[in-house]
Amino acid sequence: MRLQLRRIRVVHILMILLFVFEFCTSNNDSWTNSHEKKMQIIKKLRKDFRKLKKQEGALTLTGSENGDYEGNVEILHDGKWGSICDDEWDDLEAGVVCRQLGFNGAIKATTNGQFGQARRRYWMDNVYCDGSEDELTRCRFDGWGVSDCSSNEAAGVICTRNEEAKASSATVPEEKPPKVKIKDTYQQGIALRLSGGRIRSEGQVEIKLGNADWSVVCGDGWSILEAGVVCQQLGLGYASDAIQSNFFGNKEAMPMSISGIECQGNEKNLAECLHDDLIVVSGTAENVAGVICQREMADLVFDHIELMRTAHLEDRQLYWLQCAMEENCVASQAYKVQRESGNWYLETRRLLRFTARILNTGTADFRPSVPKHLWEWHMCHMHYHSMEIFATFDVIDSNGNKVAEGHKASFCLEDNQCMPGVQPRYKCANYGDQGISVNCSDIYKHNIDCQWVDISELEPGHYTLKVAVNPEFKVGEMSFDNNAATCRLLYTETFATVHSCIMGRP
Ligand SMILES: *[C@@H]1O[C@H](CO)[C@@H](O)[C@H](O)[C@H]1NC(C)=O
Ligand SMILES: *[C@@H]1O[C@H](CO)[C@@H](O)[C@H](O)[C@H]1NC(C)=O
Ligand SMILES: [Ca+2]
Ligand SMILES: [Ca+2]
Ligand SMILES: [Ca+2]
Repeated sequence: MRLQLRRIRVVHILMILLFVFEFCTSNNDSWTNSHEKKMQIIKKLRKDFRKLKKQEGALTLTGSENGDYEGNVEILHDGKWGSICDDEWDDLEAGVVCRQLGFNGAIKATTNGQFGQARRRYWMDNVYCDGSEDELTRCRFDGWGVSDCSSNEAAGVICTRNEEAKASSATVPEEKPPKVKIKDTYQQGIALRLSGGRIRSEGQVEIKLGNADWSVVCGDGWSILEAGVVCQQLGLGYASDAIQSNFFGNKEAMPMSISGIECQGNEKNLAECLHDDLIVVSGTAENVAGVICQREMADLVFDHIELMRTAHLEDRQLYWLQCAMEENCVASQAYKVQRESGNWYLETRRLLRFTARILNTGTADFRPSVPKHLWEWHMCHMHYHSMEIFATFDVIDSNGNKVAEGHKASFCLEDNQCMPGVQPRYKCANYGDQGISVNCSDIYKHNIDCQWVDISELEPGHYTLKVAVNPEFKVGEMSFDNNAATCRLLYTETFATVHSCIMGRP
């Protein structure tokens, strides 16, 4: 309603301005000259009008205190603002957002609510851009309002500031200071404790920085990696959940003292992690870091030997890839071909196929991040997907750019092969429980649909193939240092080999 009124008001202003302009210029200047000027003004007014109108698909950045070049991304749909989920959120999407907002490009895509938790409904999830789009709404995504995300999965961006902005900030440098190690700021050391939990192994994280009083930690960017360091340091095992809210109450209304904590996940002490140099205590009581720790935990290990043994090429017509297209398993170029060519189904795609075998070597079952009632039924493959981002397959060139991406977003987790004496328990069929038992493997054979990277647009050459499981750390594990294989990929006109794999972090 308010929007409508404002629109009407803007139209009125526009008309009055035009009239005044006409009156002022009518008795002078050549007609063409005045006409030109008039058109210029109309153009500018139209532009401002469009801005005010808040068009469908408009973007805004929220939650940053340093300026409008960074923040969580919010998008306008159906007259309402909504957030964007960080699943599959990376540099390509960030680039599209920044350019749509008038910046030259993106420095970074941010995840896990680096600029605070999502304040609104999620309008978009699993956004796939190829980078050439001029607006975010032109990228593929799961559909307006379709998401499986919790409020701590807000996607954001940090945009490069334009020349103009740079020139003016040259005199007043306001670059965000880089993060620094906590132990360098608080040399007397830090102490940690949990409070407000239902049991001893969970609660909001309370921290004592040097000689200061106890305080709470800002939830911005708080993920399972930081939570894991806290659990480990307190001798409580591993993190099964990272909380970014007032879930544990903050009953004593403790002040917030530190923000932007960022860990690798294998630090022995939280003081080894980074934090924002400026202690901007912006967080409200709603945005407090908390943890849930567990002694028993799953640990997925990706089998790189099986990857090397099975990697090979296959050429396949798009006709046979329609299910795969529905599930985002082909490169964006294929969708372009489908839109633009009548005979698109005769076009061939070149696929790099391989088997992904994932073993759980931990002490607890690996269970999907999403509860059963939220699993998505996939008509094409006739099974439920319990975890959208279970694995990622990327081909990277010698400059470190992703040149092909296997959107292997969705999986159905089950026990395909267990060590002697272990009974398989998880099965995808018949809406069965999904997961991977201790000492069992989930195997995605090279001959099943979507088990590939679409490399049709790739020139022959030397590349890096990186395969990672649980890549966005959405489910807790004992270690993430064994979740990814980074391998050499030799690709010629006729064959491909994968070799020299190194295990590491996603
Ligand atoms: C107004 O414009 C006309 C035509 O371009 C010009 O001949 C005339 O001198 C101008 N009048 C005044 C008052 O400047
Ligand atoms: C899994 O295997 C390891 C080593 O092979 C063994 O020590 C452990 O007891 C097994 N765990 C279960 C639950 O079978
Ligand atoms: Ca992406
Ligand atoms: Ca998702
Ligand atoms: Ca692992």
